[in-house]
Amino acid sequence: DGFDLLVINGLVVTASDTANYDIAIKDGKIALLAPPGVLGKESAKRVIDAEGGYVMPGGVDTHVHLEEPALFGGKGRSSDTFETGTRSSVCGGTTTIVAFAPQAKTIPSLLAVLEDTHARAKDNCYTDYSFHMLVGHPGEQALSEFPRLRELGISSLKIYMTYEALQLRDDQILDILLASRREGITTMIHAENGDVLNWMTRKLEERGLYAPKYHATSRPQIVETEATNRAIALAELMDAPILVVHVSSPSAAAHLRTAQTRGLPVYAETCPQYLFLTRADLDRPDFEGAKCVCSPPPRESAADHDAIWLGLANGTFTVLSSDHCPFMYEDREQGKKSILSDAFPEGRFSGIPNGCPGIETRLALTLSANRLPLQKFVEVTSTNAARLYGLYPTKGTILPGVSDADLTIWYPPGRLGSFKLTNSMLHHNVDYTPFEGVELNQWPRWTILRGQVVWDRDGGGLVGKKGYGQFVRRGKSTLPGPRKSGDWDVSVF
Ligand code: DUC
Ligand code: ZN
Ligand code: ZN
Ligand code: ZN
Repeated sequence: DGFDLLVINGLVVTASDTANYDIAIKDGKIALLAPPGVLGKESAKRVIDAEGGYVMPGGVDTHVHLEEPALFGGKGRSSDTFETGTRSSVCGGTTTIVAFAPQAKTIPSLLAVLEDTHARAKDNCYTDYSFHMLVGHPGEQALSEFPRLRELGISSLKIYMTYEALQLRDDQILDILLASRREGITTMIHAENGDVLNWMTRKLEERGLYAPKYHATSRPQIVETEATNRAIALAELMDAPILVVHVSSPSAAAHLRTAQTRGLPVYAETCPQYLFLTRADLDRPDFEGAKCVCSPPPRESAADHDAIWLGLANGTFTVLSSDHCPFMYEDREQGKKSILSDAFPEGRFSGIPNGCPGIETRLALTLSANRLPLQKFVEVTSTNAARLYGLYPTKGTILPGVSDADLTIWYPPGRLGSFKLTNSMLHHNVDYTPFEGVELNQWPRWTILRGQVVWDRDGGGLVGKKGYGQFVRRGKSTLPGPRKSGDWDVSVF
């Protein structure tokens, strides 16, 4: 019997190839790829004509915060739920997300946290999804649960070198790296030196410097670079694979590159904020700079952006994620405006929750900038994320008989002309985008998840259903792991 869907006349782009193929989909899977015209239109229930537009594996965004309590300074709670965040995601071409399951310092069990997070996501998602454990309390109980986490399909965790609610000491980081290595878990590290940036913040406040732009002053590149270097050293000591998240600094990138050249399983992530925003955006008038407060902060200049783009092109950065970490700007109780007061008429940067929304804009911003080869774009926004976090090749590619039929189909180049991004185009539960006004020339025309059209920009917009998204059990990373060699033997532990 026939196919469920044909996608014809597309320029199919994967991390490894670019060619004209028609794609046949059946039962939610990629069934086959054929030269244009070979598969008759009558062989399928539905036909989508891509008219020469790019057809890519669905976006995979492996750094997303949804429904989290206040952890990142200030009082802000994530304003996006699993429902609104994943809704926004499919409208921007991303079909799989990995969000965080956050363990506060007061909770001993990771399994309990995982169960709670499952309950929040279940029946609420428009995308397929998984979780990284966010480990705030690596005590005996949490460490003993790692094997069970792997059985439950969780193969990654994130830890922090800053934030009062989350910061770990180096010995705690070693505990995590050792246990992760044993179980085939990848450790994501937020690399900023919390003690140093707290000291800087105190000194700035003593001088009455409270405006949003001083957020960047409080954490210069060296704060990130020192922590990155320390993270690499600790990972080398334990021979454990790490991914340094949201890298913003060219100097941190250089340390990561050196580690990679030495053959260490050290991976790196960057985000659109470090390609499109600068420190000047923190100085927007009327406290609007608060919209761009994230950590690490946007850096100084176009030269910094150039270095990050280069790191994407040359492989220093394995993935380009959104770090979607949404907070309302106008919110009396918990938002950024709430910290404006008579005492702090310019606001107070240390009270602004750190993070920007970006789950829906990641792909269009990056593709429209036209600074990466197409295959590299697919690699860093989909394929490598799937590989690093154990989703490949179900996700992240278009392998007949194997991959889920998750596709992002773009407009034919030039079709949309040039237009400005505005928050009114977006589907998140956030009252701004830090990228307001950026010129775009692309947007996903169709997003397909397991064979179902979930976003049809010219035919109904969001057409996916809440709850169609499923939890995906993940395996081990398929990128190189521990070297099992080196100048000392970690197996003595
Ligand atoms: N780190 C994140 O990963 N997200 C938002 C805030 C932060 O510091
Ligand atoms: Zn305890
Ligand atoms: Zn972080
Ligand atoms: Zn984050």
